[in-house]
Amino acid sequence: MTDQPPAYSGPTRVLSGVQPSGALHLGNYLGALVKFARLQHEMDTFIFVADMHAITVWQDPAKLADQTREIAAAYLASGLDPAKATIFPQSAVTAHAELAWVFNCVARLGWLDRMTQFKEKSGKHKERSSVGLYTYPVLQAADILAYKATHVPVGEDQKQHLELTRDIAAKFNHDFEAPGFFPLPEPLTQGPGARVMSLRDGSAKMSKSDPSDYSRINLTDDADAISQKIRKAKTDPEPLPDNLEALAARPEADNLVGIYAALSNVTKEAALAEFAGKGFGTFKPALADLAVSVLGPVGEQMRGFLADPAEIDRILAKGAAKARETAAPTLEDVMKLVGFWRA
Ligand code: AQP
Repeated sequence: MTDQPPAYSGPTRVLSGVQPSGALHLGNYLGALVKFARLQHEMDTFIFVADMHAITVWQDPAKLADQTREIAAAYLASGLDPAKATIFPQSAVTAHAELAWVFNCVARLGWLDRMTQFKEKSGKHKERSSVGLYTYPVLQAADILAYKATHVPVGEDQKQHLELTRDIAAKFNHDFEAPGFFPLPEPLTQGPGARVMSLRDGSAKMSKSDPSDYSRINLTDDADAISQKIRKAKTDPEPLPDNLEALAARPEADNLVGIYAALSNVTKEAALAEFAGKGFGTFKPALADLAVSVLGPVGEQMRGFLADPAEIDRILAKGAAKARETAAPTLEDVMKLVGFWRA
């Protein structure tokens, strides 16, 4: 006998999103976009543009809609197919905000106080941060659970937020006596691109908000910019080792080998086997050629999609309609479980 509540028994579904808060970089591409395109062939897939998350820090209203189209273009250029995956803007589906409110009342302050991303993003000016930045992971739980998604492809930086989603789902199921109502979603973080680090500092993650453009490779960088950034990436004078243990002690080298492995779809061991004993004078040009050959066509396709914004809008509107339809019955059930008035 076990006292575990019954597990969720509904269908599997993938959900994830990216914020339209700046140019996408290699970390977003390897940690998220590539996985989305792969998973659409395996499960029912919902991918949104996280514009409600983006406004947790200031966004220029005159630019936000275009930034949303840019993320949609990046999705399409990375291989997401609107005939397979549902692609939509978060703010076009009110269920996210409605469910987030209920979850704000389920999540505990102590849980949110532990979120390291809030601490990093609010920095020294916590009291001047938006309340939205603080409750961001609660909205994230609503994004996922409005669709009863079971699998969430994200970079490793998002693992803690996924844990919070699981805690919220379990507490909701318990408090409202609805065992198995929400799934406890699994993060899909595996793979060599799960944590791409800054090209200037192997201990900081590659990020849109890093003030140095040399810290990241943007999806829209041309071949010259990509090569130059890799040439200038911080390294050390030693040749590459022949084992992962020795590599792990050298964060910048480890990062570049990880990027090489992820872009060529091999393991880090295999990448090391190719370059062990060789210096960065040999490795960096090989990495630059590889990065240009993979990212060049992505940037080109993005520009192609962006040349037809009306088509992007059609895809987003169609996706939003499907997303609304999918989330509606779950929201209705939540309203009833909570005990809200219904005519
Ligand atoms: N460096 C990274 N390595 C691997 N995956 C990453 N992701 C972000 N950075 C890396 C993954 O990309 C997805 C979308 O991220 P987001 O835009 O929604 O938010 P973020 O994690 O805040 O991205 P940034 O680039 O770091 O933005 P800023 O600088 O604004 O904080 C997520 O799946 C994330 O894991």
